[in-house]
Amino acid sequence: MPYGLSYAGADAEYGEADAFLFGVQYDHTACFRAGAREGPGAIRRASYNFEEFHFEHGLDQHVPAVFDYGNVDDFVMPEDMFSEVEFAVGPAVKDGKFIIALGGEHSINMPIVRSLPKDTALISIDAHLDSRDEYLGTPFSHACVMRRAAEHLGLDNVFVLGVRAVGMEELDREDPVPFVSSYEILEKGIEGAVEKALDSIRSERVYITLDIDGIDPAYAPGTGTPEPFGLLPIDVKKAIGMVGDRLCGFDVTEVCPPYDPSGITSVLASRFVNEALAVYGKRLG
Ligand SMILES: [Mn+2]
Repeated sequence: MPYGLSYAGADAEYGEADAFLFGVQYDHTACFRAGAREGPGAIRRASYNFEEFHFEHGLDQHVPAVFDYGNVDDFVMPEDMFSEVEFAVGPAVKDGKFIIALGGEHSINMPIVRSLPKDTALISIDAHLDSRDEYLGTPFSHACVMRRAAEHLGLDNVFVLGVRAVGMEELDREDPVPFVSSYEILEKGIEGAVEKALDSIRSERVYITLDIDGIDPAYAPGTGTPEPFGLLPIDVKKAIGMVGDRLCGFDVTEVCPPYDPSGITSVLASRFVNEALAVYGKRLG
């Protein structure tokens, strides 16, 4: 990383790195409360909380080797943010790196998905279905993430876990985005829900996008649009583990540090980044 604090343990040069990590300080389509632009910095600071040894995986944190690119330049218009993200992540995808992105609002996932091969599936963990054609006048709003992903990857290649806030117009259409609600997950367990997702998607490669509001606000209060009755953090850990060897990248979005003086939301986000890296690292051997 050229300046500022890099992610803990991310000391590899680009060429030798297995994983490519970058931040996007973007929250200009936030509709309720902004501040997710402070996410990347807070998540990097939180990353120094943890042991360098992932004991339950039997892995040291230097596996995989991680390169921290820093944050992309900030722009106001979503189209400009998209160009910056595609410029950063495109070469890393082509070079076969495992992708880690720190948001920023959920819309930062759109240009990442556009940079992925079309034979990649997207599993989202989110309180919201985010499947609108457009929202508040733009098709690039955080509320349209899954609709844009479905256009690129196919409706049979996207799935959302943890949904509990949906607009009627998102369901009352011919092509709703498939999902399992948080109510079903809390009642029947995460395992069946992840199995449904893996049965529903077409591609072998899976990218996971985590909107931190998918988790219950009791555990992740620092977010732009908190929604009660959410997932438990341990269920999200299990979901990442169940995707396992198929995982090709991960982002965590909508961490909004100004609404969480305890900083626990950033700590949790960083822990999920470490989990994704460890699940990837295990297959490097
Ligand atoms: Mn959400």
